[in-house]
Amino acid sequence: MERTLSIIKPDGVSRGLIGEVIKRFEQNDIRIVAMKMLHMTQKQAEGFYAVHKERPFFGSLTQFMTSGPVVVMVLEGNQVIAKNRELMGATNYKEAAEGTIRRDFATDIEKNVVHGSDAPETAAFEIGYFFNSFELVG
Ligand code: FUP
Repeated sequence: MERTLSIIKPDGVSRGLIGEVIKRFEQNDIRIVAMKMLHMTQKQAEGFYAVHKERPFFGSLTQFMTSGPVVVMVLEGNQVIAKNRELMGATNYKEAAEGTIRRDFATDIEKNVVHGSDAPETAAFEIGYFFNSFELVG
């Protein structure tokens, strides 16, 4: 069993896609073990995306991520890190496979509806960034 962090980004929340995203997780044997809605501060977004701080899109990305509420979730399942990445599709929705969340709903490389951890180490960091152990159901 693996765990990963998923975020429904501000574009996904404001466009009414929370249910659509969660439905895809539930239909693919992914269990949600923690979930909350929050509105990140600039500092929180910068800390979350610290690995990207030298990238040219860092300012724009962190501004976008603080532009409205997000839904953060911890997902659990067999190889859920890869499975979630597969359901999400490529970062650039134009390159994302048919039937993926980003291919179906993203409007921009930045406004791409969802985030998902990309490896066990990032998953551990990202889950701990938003949740403490008491907030995860057994
Ligand atoms: P991903 O893991 O697919 O979310 O992609 P990355 O970690 O590489 O990038 C994080 C976020 O930065 C993406 F979701 C969108 C944004 N981004 C851009 O805005 N421009 C780029 O060229 C690459 C990423």
